[in-house]
Amino acid sequence: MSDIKAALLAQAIETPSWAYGNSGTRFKVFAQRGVPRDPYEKLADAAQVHAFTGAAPSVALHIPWDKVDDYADLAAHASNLGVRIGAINSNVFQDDDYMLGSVTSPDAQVRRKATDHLLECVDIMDATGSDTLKLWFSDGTNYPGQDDIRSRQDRLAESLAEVYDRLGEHQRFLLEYKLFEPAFYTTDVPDWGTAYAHCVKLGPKAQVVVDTGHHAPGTNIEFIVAFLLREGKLGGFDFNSRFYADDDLMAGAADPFQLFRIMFEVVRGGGYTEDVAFMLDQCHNIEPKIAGQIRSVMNVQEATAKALLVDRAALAAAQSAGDVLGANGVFMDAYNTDVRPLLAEVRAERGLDPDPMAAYARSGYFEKIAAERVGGAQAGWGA
Ligand code: LRH
Ligand code: MN
Repeated sequence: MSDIKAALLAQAIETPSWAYGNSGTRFKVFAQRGVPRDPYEKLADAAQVHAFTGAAPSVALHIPWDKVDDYADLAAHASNLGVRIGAINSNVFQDDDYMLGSVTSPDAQVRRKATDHLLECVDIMDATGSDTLKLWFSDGTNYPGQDDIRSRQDRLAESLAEVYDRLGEHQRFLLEYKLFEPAFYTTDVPDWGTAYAHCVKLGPKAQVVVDTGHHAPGTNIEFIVAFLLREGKLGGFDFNSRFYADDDLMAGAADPFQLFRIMFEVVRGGGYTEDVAFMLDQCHNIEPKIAGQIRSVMNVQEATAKALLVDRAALAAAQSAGDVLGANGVFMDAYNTDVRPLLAEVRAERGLDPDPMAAYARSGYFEKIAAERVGGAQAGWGA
């Protein structure tokens, strides 16, 4: 059990700065009390998640949502709070110029502008000490014939190659795919295969990120994880959950069994290392945001603990014996194990309250920020 505890103690889950800001759908973005007004306050909230879980030591930034005058100062602020800056997320999906695409746009000037933004994000990595650039492109088309599918891939490859060449020695980028939305006919990076093919052509600093909300319903995501790990091309996860589309709900909330199956392939495939980034990418549209992040980190921890508890020897024996029910039984035994006492022990061993949600509620932090953060513009998905 000590090795499982050690593995859980080492787990690091990155929280997204934008989860602490207001978010919603095209129908409504509900403003909540106490929401941060700037990246400094977002980091303060993220530090609370780490303080109560001990498992969220880094925070992903999104540019320009987290644009500041002095990124080194922001990184120092994070360090003073006990966290560090994680992945830098580019944003080429909110500028009017990108209506027909960003790096894939038919307009060369627009492509130049988009690629320059990606290069600026590498500068921000240099300034904050981040080693990871996360690239998601909303690029796509809405109607057949709107643009040439092949030419758009050529344009994408050209931009990615320029960014790849700009990366420093210890830096990498993670290419994120998504089936659809905001484009509804073609999406230029729609699936893992497209992302994988581009990354293989580029080289070792280019890997694929699996956002668990970006697949067609019924997709076996753990197969994709197993395959990418085998190829050394799994760079990380954007964990969230969904009932229908890219709902961005709390990881493990909609389908905890799927999260367990995914984490098992991570453990089995040797992906439980710092090379695979465990990131959350969620929106707390109606629920309290900091508490929502704490709950999400705990959900990933629970799925991970169950995955680590799978009796690998018994599983392998049943699998090689063709014992279908035996093998499935071993797998389900782990999933049906209540790991909350184990995680409570792990938290207690690192001097934390075994119940982070209750401890955070007792801390009065939310009441404090709700009282303090009056006035100013609340952060959201706007620059
Ligand atoms: C796109 C996405 C991407 C982020 C955004 C916040 O749906 O998953 O990872 O840039 O959400
Ligand atoms: Mn994502």
